[in-house]
Amino acid sequence: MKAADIVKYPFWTLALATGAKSFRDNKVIGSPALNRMGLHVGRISLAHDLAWRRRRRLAGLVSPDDRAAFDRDGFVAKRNFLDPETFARLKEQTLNHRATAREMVQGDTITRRIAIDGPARRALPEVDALLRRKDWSGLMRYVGSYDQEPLYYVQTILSHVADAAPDPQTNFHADTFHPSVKAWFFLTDVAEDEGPFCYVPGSHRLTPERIAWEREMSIGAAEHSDRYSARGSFRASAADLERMKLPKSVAFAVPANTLVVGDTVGFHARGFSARPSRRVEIWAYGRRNPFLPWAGFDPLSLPGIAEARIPLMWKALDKAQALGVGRNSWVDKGEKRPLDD
Ligand SMILES: O=C(O)CCC(=O)C(=O)O
Ligand SMILES: [Fe+2]
Repeated sequence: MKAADIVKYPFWTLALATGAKSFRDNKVIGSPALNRMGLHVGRISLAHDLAWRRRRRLAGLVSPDDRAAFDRDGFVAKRNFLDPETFARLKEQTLNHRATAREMVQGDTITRRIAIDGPARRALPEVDALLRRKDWSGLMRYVGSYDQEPLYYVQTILSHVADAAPDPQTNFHADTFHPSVKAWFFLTDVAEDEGPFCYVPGSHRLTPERIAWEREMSIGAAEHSDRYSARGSFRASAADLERMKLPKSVAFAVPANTLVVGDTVGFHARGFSARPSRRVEIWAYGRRNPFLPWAGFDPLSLPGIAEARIPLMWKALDKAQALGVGRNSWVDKGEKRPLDD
């Protein structure tokens, strides 16, 4: 053991009660001995159990059909979410919205994000109205298992833009060890061979087969050759999925105006893209400490605070990088529209 590690152990131990997920960076989370004794399996079991309890309390926010679909599949997909006229206005406003864009490169793919912050909500009235809809916000909350306002962005996926290794998001994976919500409201049509979002139905459930796989992965994860797995986003091969008795994935090759809300503890990936393509979506991301027994009381969801989170977070990441205590992979690219080069 390194001397410097000794002072870190208390922090690594406290982090067990949070969403901390990296097996490589936290030697308690990553300990093969502790994980053999069931540390990781204990954490995932508790997090899943609490999430389903919170969802029971939020069940009234979604229709019985949507709840049944989510409980079975791990996602809810809704075509023609907006009436065609409203959708046309929303798309027009959004694709012409020019604002600070942050970009991250992963393999040969760029992810561009424009914050839907206070100024964006004022500039994009149709987006503002969409995010206030009861059926929309109910789905975010039920799937995310918290009465919480997610972070919203206009996100563009630009595939095959760099001459590099493939996009790492094309491997099936769980984002982290606990349930959480992501949502995609597609503004562009998505073709089957243009990087659709893919999901393995029912893989959000903690079955005995999943638990056995998680246990095995957790023991070797700290030293895993795949750095995403080592950091707690476990990659699952086709053989792994088969061993877990999971069905074939579905690809959301869908027309624009389709909403997909999913729990990304289930296995998902970005499908293969045969050619350079651009997928634009209103994208939601909601996460909170997975071990809270209550669903509400989120001060960061209050109006005024909720919309300010993204710019503040970006600034904090920049600051951390300037101080040499972190790396911000979200690079400020100045003002752009979602489909610009
Ligand atoms: O954008 C996609 O199709 C999926 C990417 C992904 O894995 C994620 O957002 O967690
Ligand atoms: Fe993911």
